[in-house]
Amino acid sequence: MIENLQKTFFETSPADAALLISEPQRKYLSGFNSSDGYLLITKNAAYYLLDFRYAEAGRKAAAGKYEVLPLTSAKKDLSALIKREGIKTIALEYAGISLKTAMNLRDSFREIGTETILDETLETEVKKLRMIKTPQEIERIAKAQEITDRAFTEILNFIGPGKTEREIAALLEYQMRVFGADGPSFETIVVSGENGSQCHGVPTDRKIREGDLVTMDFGALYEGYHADMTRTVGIGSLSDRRIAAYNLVLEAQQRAIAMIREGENCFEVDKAARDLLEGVYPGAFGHGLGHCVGVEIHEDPRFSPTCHEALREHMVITVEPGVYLEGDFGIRIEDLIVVEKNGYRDLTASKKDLILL
Ligand SMILES: [Mn+2]
Repeated sequence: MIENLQKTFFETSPADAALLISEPQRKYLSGFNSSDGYLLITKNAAYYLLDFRYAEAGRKAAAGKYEVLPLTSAKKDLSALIKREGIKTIALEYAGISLKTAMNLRDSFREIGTETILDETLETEVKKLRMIKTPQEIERIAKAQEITDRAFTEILNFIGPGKTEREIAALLEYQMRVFGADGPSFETIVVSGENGSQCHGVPTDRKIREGDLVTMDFGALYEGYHADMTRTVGIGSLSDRRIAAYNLVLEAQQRAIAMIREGENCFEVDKAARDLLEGVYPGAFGHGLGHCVGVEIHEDPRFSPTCHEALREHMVITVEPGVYLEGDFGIRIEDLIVVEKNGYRDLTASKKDLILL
């Protein structure tokens, strides 16, 4: 990924070097994750400044992609490197860092006669690369999703009347770990009954009851890559109204997924699902239809009423329509999809016909 940035960024930028600081950008470009660090990339070299906690692991993961340098004081170490490399102009990533960090670095670079470019160009260039996943990235996301699907299969044996949302969430996360996840992709959502209308609700001590719908939104993190899925299951026998709502959400999802292929507009895919749901439950689907995933759980482009980007081969994006009726119930179904030239590949294996437990 470092090579790709070297090819694209320096073609148009007046900078001699690019400095990446935020975790996802460093993780994406270097393939190595650390809570702290500075990745400095020039036209033909890359240096990863890592402190004692990460230096050993960083060297092991380098595989010739970058050289690890010790980090004790960001200001001093970066300035020394910039001087040594004769860097006159440096582009600084700034969306994911604090204003204080940006200003301090700019001031210290100025002291050694190096100019700092603080604009969106570097950010945009990395994000552009991140949109299209490499075969290796897709493999990792697929593996993350496989772990997630396995945890879902297991949890079906556990869910039932009397179990709490909190217990279900804890067990899902435990199972993902056991099946090979490095952790959960995000805070696991388990909402049941009337809590289900809170699409990003936090699991509570509410006990599952007969007639409930239970929505679980969760994913495994695997080698730095995220999975994301949602399933809603029913407990015992459900009212006809809830069954009809479930089937409508499923139809909306299937309609949207069927449209996915390179060149299709994100807005149109969102609209296909949204129109169907709005027709029956006006105002009950209040979020975007989907988002890309990668080293971050929410990446661009999105399936939303405001995103007019065209899909491109090897984007990986969720499709997650829902219906949320306050004080009543909620339903969401989410799959993780790889965009292909003439269609798509659904990475989510778990079935979607209504499951009654
Ligand atoms: Mn999602």
